[in-house]
Amino acid sequence: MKYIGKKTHRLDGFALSRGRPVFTDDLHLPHMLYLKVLRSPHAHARIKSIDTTAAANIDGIVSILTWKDFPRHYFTSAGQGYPEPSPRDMLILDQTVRFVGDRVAVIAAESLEIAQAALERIQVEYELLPAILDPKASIANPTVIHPETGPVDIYAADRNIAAYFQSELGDVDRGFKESALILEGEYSTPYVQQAHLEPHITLTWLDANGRLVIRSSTQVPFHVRRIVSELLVIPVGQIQVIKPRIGGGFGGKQEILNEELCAAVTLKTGRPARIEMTREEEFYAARSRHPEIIKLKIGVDAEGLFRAVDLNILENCGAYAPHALTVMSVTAQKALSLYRCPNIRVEAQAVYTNLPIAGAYRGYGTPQGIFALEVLMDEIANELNIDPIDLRLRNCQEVGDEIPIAKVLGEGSEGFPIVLHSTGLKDCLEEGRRSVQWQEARQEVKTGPIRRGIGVAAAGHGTGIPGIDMGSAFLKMNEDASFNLLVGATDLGTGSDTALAQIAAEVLEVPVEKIVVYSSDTDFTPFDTGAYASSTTYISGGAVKKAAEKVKEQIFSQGKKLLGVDQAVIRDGFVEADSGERISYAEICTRSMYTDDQMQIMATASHMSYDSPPPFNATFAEVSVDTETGLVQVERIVSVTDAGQIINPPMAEGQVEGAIPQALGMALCEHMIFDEQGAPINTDFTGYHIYTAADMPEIVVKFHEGHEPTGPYGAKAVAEIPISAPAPAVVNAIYNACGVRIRKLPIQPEDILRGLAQLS
Ligand code: SMO
Repeated sequence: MKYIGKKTHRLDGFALSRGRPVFTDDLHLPHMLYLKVLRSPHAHARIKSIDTTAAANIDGIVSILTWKDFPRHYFTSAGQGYPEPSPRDMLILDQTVRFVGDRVAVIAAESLEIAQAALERIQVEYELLPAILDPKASIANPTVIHPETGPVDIYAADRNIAAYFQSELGDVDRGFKESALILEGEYSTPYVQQAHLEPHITLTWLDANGRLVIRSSTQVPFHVRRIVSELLVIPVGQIQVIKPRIGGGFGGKQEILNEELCAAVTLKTGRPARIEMTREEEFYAARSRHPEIIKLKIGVDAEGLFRAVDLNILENCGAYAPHALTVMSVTAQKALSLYRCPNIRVEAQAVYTNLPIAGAYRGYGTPQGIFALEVLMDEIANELNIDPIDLRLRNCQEVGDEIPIAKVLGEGSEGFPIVLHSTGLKDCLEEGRRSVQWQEARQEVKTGPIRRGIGVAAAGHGTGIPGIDMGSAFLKMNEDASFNLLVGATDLGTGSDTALAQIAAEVLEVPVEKIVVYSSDTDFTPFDTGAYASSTTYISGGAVKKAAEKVKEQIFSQGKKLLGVDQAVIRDGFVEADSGERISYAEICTRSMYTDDQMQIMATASHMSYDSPPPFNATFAEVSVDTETGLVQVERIVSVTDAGQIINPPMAEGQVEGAIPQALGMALCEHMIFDEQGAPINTDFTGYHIYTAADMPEIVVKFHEGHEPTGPYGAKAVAEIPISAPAPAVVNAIYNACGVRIRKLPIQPEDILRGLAQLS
């Protein structure tokens, strides 16, 4: 292949590296209003009265909206396919506030300073309600968080259960009876935040024809258009959503978070409006990863082969439930399909608490489940005295294996049977074993206060949501044999525009520079569900490949026609007859436009898939544990990924290099902390520490290059897979270093010291 698998300049690299005005906020509109949101200081309260008079009297205040200004129309902020599998449990503004940070009022002013000043002048009288801050308490003795009759699809509002499912395949009780060893544990993962560099920001205005324009930092422009249309009761055709360059999302922007508020102000005032979340607001008023408490029980035979797995998930979704059902469904799916097992059972419930709202975050439930599974795997290996890599190898899926749980747990409904067409997990484990010199490292003698250890964990993910994710592409040819590729796919900083250009270039046999990509704008680009579920290369790439094949066919037949031959080949940008006579792409296009046939060479295509091929990863962590202070230092991470055919090696490596610090953050330092009233404590990067360049261990990124037959040129996903295994690998390395077994993240020094004290 000429362009696939090759290093290519990023199409947006020129503009980004020169600081060109490409982001949402780089556009300044005349007479723009600045929005600020008044947020609840209470975790749970009813608004008895709001007096906006004093605020409204400030010079420069243009509009203040409260719950009284909006109809009671329930929706979900989750940017998912329609109908959304998330419960519709929120209002734009409500009379009840359910967490510290919940929206109370929105102020539109001539400047940010004026809006800020008005915040303090709004008089709100609250009737405090009991706050539930603990997910276990939420179901045990509930104060009902959503007692209203309006919400739709809450599983059991009276018990604060937002979503629920259970399932059993095979006979789990019998499986445990047949087991030689049964181990179980309870594992918990924290509230962590996506921490994308660019905050949520939206601009809205009315165009010359009075249509609503929304320019937003979003992963899901088409879902934004649909949901804003529904909420503000204006036709989809009257809305244009523009997604410019995006400074990261990681799932945090798979959400309709401010667009509807900003649009409401523009519709009311006729003026452009701007809303931007502060970094502080990002922590408690945007979205985060669902904390989960997972009980996992595994039964194995004497050889360590799985006989039965019983999984119980308690997911804390916070005050509202966007993605609540689907995230825990992914937790279950990925934890129950990494290894072969005839008997599996799962019960999962998502519960409301008066804490910030969780949502989509890279991995979408997988890191939680893989954490439990891969730590328990290590315990089983130790108990049976089998090498942890060998235990995994024995239980690995093979090509041709069916993944039965995928059929049972779909995206909120029954899914589709998945059969593995490619798996490189064994190769990833073997490659990593060689690379880290596993045997020697494992057996290193541990003495002194600093103990070194090494651990391994594996993970699997998916590639798009089968039967649901859909992408489309429009490709047209220009006289100089360049091509405009218009896609609804949403490059949010990942480089997906470049990957899609490579796919088109490969089909058309033209250099990547000849492909001019535009993404995305609901007026100009065809529909795409958006950038999530690691779907873009596979799903949108599938659409691009089809559209490019159609265009190539047109070029070919036009070329033959212009040459007056029936037989020809495409070679080096020419259509060439057997005689050697040839005509260039450029001439074919030019003559087709101006003199012969008068037609535009162009094509469109849509693509979806009932397959969702799992990519795989094996991560090896080398740590040192200071047994006097309890501090854990990650020395080195070796990450080996099977993502099928890699389209663009540096960009794929970048995905892994970006996932590892996020994973190590969840493992060792990141967690949102709340006081006894449910108020967030650490809402900046001092109190909430993410991995920085200074914290980073040495990273070794490797790919096992396979070929996924259902993917474009053999590709499957790479975006989310590398984030799941590092945390359990670190936990397992700590055990190898000092014998302390961690089951709760993040790992804190006192956990290590307590563990060491119990050992001695
Ligand atoms: S967590 Mo991603 O937006 O699938």
